[in-house]
Amino acid sequence: MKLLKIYSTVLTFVFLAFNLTAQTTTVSGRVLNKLGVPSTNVEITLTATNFDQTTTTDAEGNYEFTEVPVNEEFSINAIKEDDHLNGVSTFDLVFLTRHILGINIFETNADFIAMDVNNSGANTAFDLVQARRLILGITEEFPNNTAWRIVNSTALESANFAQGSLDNNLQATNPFMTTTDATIINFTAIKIGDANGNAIP
Ligand SMILES: [Ca+2]
Ligand SMILES: [Ca+2]
Repeated sequence: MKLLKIYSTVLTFVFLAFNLTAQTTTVSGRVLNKLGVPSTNVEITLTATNFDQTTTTDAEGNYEFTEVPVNEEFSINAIKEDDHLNGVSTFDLVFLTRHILGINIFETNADFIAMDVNNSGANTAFDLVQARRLILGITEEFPNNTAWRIVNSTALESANFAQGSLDNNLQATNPFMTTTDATIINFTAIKIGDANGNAIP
């Protein structure tokens, strides 16, 4: 009987130790475009030294990683593959032209990023040229940019592109530490070359 009790105690300790090392948490969030519409099929990758998982956003723009180890340093990145022409028309070029001429300056960071077509850190006539070449079918993709830029929503809000360069750190949460509390990281999906936000998100 005594032996059984010792055996049971040992088992309990083993169980507790296992629980301590296997403590996990959740990392989740949502991806919306600048108009607040959910962005689907965004690839979200969560990486740490011994953890590397990718998931995609659902129809509501949500993603979730479960069983993520706690107290570890993680990086999270988001990308979305798409037709570069999605949402890009001469209408958008009008917006960009008016911005460059100072007639109607962009008001949001998302607009500055969307219309920095050549990813140079500024909105200039070179962006007009590259967007026009895409619309005319001379190129199929933006040479120096991705179809979408999926940026951390908090970093996007706090950055001030209007007063300077676009070289702000849009991955401001990286790296971050997981804790026993669930982590929520939201992203904003910005379609490059689409000033009026009519790209299918
Ligand atoms: Ca540019
Ligand atoms: Ca557009």
